[in-house]
Amino acid sequence: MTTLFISDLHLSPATPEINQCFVKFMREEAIHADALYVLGDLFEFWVGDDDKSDFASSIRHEFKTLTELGVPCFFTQGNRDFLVGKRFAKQTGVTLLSDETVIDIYGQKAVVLHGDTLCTEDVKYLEFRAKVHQPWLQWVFNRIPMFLKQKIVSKVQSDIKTDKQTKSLDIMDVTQSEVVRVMDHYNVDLMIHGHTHRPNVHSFDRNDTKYTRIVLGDWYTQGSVLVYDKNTFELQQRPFGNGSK
Ligand code: LP5
Ligand code: MN
Repeated sequence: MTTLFISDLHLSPATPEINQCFVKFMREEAIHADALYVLGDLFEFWVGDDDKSDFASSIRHEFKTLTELGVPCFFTQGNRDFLVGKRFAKQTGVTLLSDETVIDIYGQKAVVLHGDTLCTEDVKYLEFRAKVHQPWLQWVFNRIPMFLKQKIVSKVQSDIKTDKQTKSLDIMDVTQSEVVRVMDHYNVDLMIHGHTHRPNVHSFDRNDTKYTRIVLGDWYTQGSVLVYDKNTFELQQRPFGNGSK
């Protein structure tokens, strides 16, 4: 049996290939898993749990079906779906995790997170994040009609679109000292995250202990899954289209 981890799918009505690959993954693969962890940016952007579009309903349906079949699903918010909330969890049976959560995978302790908060040199992003994470602002935003929220999101997205292009790739990667700080804080030697779209397994030694950081891949050109079982783990890809696993 396996525990599966995914992130950075960036699903939207405009991404039929990714959506299809996700549905296939949920129906044919995740149903056999011990658990599924979604570590953020499942959606290109989640405007709010009151989204009643066919697209939003179809994604909720996939999670509801999976959890009703008895597969525990866990969800960490990303920088694009930080507005996934309690209603989504209730409607789907998914358990919402806090920004950083220590989990036990077959006896191995690991801290799981989206990964954006590890990029401490991306100061402009972190300031932006702090703004949109203010509880009072989210409270207000969640009570605005959907069409207005969509307008606000589109406006902010287009206002900040060029900002990312001016940043160096280094700034948008994790800061190693922050990785170490978080792992020390939770007293773990394994970290799993997404966000940077740089799938890899990083190892480093400190004080005679081996530390591992697994970075999940995005779903831009193929599905990307961390398959973890009792003895080993592997970052795997799933092709788009009708290709099998
Ligand atoms: O995901 P990716 O990799 O493309 O980019 C991220 C960072 N970008 C973001 C932006 C979101 O995707 C878009 C958010 C729209 C939000 C609408 C909010 C509506 C209000 C909600 C209120 C509850 O996450 C990017 C990082 C990159 O990861 C690193 O890999 O660099 O960060 C940015 O580009 C952000 C800019 O640097 C911030 C610019 C400051 C703009 C200030 C506007 C203030 C608006 C306040 C809104 C209330
Ligand atoms: Mn992200």
